[in-house]
Amino acid sequence: MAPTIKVDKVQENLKTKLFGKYMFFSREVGSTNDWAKELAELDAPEGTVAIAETQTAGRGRLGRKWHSPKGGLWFSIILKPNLKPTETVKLVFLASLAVAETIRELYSLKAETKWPNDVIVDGRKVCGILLEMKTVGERVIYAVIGVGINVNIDIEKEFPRELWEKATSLEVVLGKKIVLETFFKALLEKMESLYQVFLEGGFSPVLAKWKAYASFLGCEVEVSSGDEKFEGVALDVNGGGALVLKLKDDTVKHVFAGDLSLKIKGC
Ligand code: BT5
Repeated sequence: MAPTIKVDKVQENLKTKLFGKYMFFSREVGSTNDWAKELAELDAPEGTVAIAETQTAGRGRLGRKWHSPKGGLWFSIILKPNLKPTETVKLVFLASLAVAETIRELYSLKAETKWPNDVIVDGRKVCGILLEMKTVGERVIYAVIGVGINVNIDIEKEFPRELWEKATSLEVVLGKKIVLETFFKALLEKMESLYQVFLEGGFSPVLAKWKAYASFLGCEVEVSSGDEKFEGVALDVNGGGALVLKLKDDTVKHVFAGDLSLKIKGC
């Protein structure tokens, strides 16, 4: 059977200098993030992409399982920014902004960014980002941005019941399948142009756009990390990528992204 995505079709007329110039495709891998890290260790250049039709061990943060059946876009890209680790984590915002904007531009859907690492459509998660990096002291040797997008996926058929209310796919919201190559090509172009903005103009322009797509600001939210939970109103995301939360007792708390989850309770 033909693969769900043809890399040569993605690379045809691809208007990028770095992103996707080298692309490795596999029908099935454990995790594209692990694969990209292996490629980075072999000195793969910046912009190299590892993409798979399915992942058998796709993962989210803290090793959580990431369902990666056929029809999704599961890929990782190697970057080598000349930035400190604390700056490099901001690439998560860049990636989720690129995904949200591409979905908006190509399919006129109201894709929204959700702190810290999600893109949502119709209040459900359509994409998650996993950033990993290799550092030596304050130097980033490479970063791997893993992006998982539910594209042509029948959620109720492919995902376990507990995700039916939480996850969605572009196929579900559009009511039809889309051409993966077209979407991926536009996304790589968008990611590269935002990466240039980030390197040349800093985080502010990226964050400003990201915030314009964030529907949870001003809403009551619950932030949890392991056993710890905070409830309050999400006031802002600051220039360091931290969530600014007004707690019930009116004190203001800054929560750094890390491995936290955010639940929107009401707006
Ligand atoms: C994430 O983690 O959202 C990051 C996901 C990154 C996946 C990409 S795919 C390419 C690359 N290779 C990898 O191995 N990973 C990256 P987190 O915020 O921890 O969310 C994980 C949670 O999302 C799970 O515990 C489930 O509740 C839910 N989930 C799992 N699979 C999902 C899916 N396909 N769509 C929506 N939600 C999902």
